[in-house]
Amino acid sequence: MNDTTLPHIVKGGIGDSPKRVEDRRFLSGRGHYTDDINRPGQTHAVFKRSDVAHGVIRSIDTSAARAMPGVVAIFTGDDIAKAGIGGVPCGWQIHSKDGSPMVEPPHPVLAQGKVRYVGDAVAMVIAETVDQAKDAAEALVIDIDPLPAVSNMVAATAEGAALVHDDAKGNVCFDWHIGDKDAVDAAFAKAHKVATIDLVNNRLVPNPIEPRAAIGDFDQSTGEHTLYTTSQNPHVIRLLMGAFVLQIPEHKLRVVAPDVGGGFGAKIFHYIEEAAVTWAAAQVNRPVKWTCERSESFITDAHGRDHITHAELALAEDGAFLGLRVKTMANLGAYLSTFAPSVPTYLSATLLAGVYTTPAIYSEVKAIFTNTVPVDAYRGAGRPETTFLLERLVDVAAKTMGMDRVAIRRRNFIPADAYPYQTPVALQYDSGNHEATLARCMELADWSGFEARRAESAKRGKLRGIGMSTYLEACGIAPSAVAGALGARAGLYEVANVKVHPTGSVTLYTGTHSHGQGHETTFAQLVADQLGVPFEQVEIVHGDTSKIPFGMGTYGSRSLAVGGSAIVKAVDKIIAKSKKIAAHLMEASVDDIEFKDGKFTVAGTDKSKAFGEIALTAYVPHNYPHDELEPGLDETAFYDPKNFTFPGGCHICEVEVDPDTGVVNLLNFTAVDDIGRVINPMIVHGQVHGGVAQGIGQALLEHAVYDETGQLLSGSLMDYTMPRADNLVNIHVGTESTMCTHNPLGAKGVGEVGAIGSPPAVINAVVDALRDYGVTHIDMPATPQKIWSIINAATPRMAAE
Ligand code: MCN
Repeated sequence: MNDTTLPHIVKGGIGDSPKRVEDRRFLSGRGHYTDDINRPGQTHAVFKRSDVAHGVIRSIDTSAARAMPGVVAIFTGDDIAKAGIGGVPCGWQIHSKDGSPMVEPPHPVLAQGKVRYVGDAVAMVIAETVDQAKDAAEALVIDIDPLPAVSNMVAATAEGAALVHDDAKGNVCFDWHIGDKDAVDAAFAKAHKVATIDLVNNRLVPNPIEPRAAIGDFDQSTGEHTLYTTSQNPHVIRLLMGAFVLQIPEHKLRVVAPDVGGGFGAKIFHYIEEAAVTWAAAQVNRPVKWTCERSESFITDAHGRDHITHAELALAEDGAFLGLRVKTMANLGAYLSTFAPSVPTYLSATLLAGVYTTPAIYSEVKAIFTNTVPVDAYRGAGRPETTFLLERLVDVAAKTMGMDRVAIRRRNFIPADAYPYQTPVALQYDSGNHEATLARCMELADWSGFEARRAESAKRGKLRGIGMSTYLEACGIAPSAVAGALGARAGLYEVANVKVHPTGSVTLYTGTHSHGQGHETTFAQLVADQLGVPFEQVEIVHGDTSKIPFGMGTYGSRSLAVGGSAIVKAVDKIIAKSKKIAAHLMEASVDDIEFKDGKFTVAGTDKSKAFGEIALTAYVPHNYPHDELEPGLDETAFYDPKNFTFPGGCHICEVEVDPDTGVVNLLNFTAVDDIGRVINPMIVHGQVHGGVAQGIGQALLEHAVYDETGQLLSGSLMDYTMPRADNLVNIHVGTESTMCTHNPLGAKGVGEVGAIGSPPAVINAVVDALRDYGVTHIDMPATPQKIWSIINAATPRMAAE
């Protein structure tokens, strides 16, 4: 893959690209993942899962299974109910238009009375080995009376449809809206033309490389529970599981998320298996370990996307956007996953302005239960859905108006000098320069040379297309008070504890969790840069509630903007205290102490003390301002941001379609993203590459398909097409920075931009390639079969014209 702006690899502070510290252990096979942990006396759990999508549990006969070799215990929903264990809670509450709260059915740890999707856990079998647990699970005699199932939103909302939960009438969880309906109606009344689109945002299966795993451990002598788990946010799991499910007070519950092999959102949520193994470990008084198998993860990890949307854009004669009306149905699956309600609402509809000055916007969202795996945040979470809708609609609007796709975007961009910009859908963007990212991306992608390349392709009988998306997203969700008012049942601050050791090396304890993003490198850069200590002397600790202060974890591209800002604040405290120590040692006023490049200097003199000397003095306080200061150099800071950060950018994709086969060949992908100040360009480029690869996967390959009975047809890597190296292309990455105006780093998030900006760029390119076939839209994934059918259905019409 090609990087256009990648600097030399050098070690150091902000803006440099030292090699990733964590890769030493990952590349040498020394990563330590949950499944690598083995506790003394450990047992193994296997979950027996429903193979029907909907049904009444008549009976579960465990007697034969209990007699199988090695079986330690078997638990069912009845045991869970008898133990008074609660269901796994939802972390976000939405209210419907009429003010009523969303329907929030219980989500029991093991199914009680009914099963609601293929994969619903019916029983947990614990045995000495995994194989023994599997054999015993097979020996369970489970009698389930199948009920009619609803496996998609159309079926679920049809008249007389089976109900997933009796209290969710019409299978509706909530019916929400945002924006000014009257203003939008007025805009449409004066529209010159209206562009419309109907689209499906395809359902995805996250598939991180490491499957989920969990180990419950219980120390009878202390009454302490430990959960080792593949989580992106151990403290959130401790809070949800301890307080809501198992009623274990925090000081008796430790949650450890060691190395985690990718999450992409799917490991944010509190899953039933975590509660089951933690509880069961105390019942059998031995550690209980569960590791998910790949096919099991297809039917248990929360899926992503799955929206159906109708949208209309009112246009003035000069192409100005006057009003936007959007109606979405969002599939929630069978139960409310931890953050599911926030995805189609506050993480999605609040971004409907995109990069445009659309003055009136109104959106309605109906969230629907179906007999499928729960659906929740997946890389981008709501923002890819909105970006896909907007950027496809803008291309359709260009066609409707007979305007150039670039010109219509430029006509409607929020100008750089209009920032801060208040959108009609709640958010206030702080900074951006869409013209700059567009111009740079067009230049890197050689947009102007495209028609010549298209003509050359045509000579070879190929259809060449180019597409762009100019996107904006919101990440680092904040402030806590606003998130709370919008329904979040958690705070969204972050915390950092900076411990300076007596010789001046540093350990940073962060509340975020790195599972591929390289925090052990970038956070060390931040600290090294601020304190002027060598990068190698900073160590990052995360992922263990017994070590780190209460933090909120990693998702929503928040770790640098929110967690990094907490680090800056904590280091500021270290510097402030160090200045006082330095002033004392050099018999100067603290106001005269300057700190630069790791040295404290008395202004205007050559008197100075190195950072290491100050650290040593803090811990060996012989000559020390005891009246004023406590010994030690150890500071904690919490940072609650004032606003989200708003990365934006332009992605351009060029493709060639083979009209005989419908195969799309990617030729070029260019991404220019505005993510504010960049800490580590190499890691940023890697993040964009990964996100774009996932976006290309969504656009061309991936689709979780259910049949009408609720069976997942694409339930393995044989049927579900993940992008592989030969599906990808050189990804050219550039950055254009406008600083975030409200955090101390000026940094915006980068972790999701690739997955947000790329899908519409790919589909716009494919639609452009088929421009002679009268195609206005192709739903993702744009498979060869779909494209071949379009070409073959359209050719006779063209011939007749
Ligand atoms: N960074 C930087 N300069 C910036 C912004 C970020 O140098 N202006 C660096 C950060 O310091 C960090 C990395 O880039 O090392 C990503 O930072 P950030 O945008 O803050 O995102 P998070 O660290 O919070 O990661 C979350 C984000 C999300 S939401 C998903 S989903 C995702 C992603 O990161 N999942 C990933 N990237 C992933 N990468 C891997 N390998 N695996 C996943 O599961």
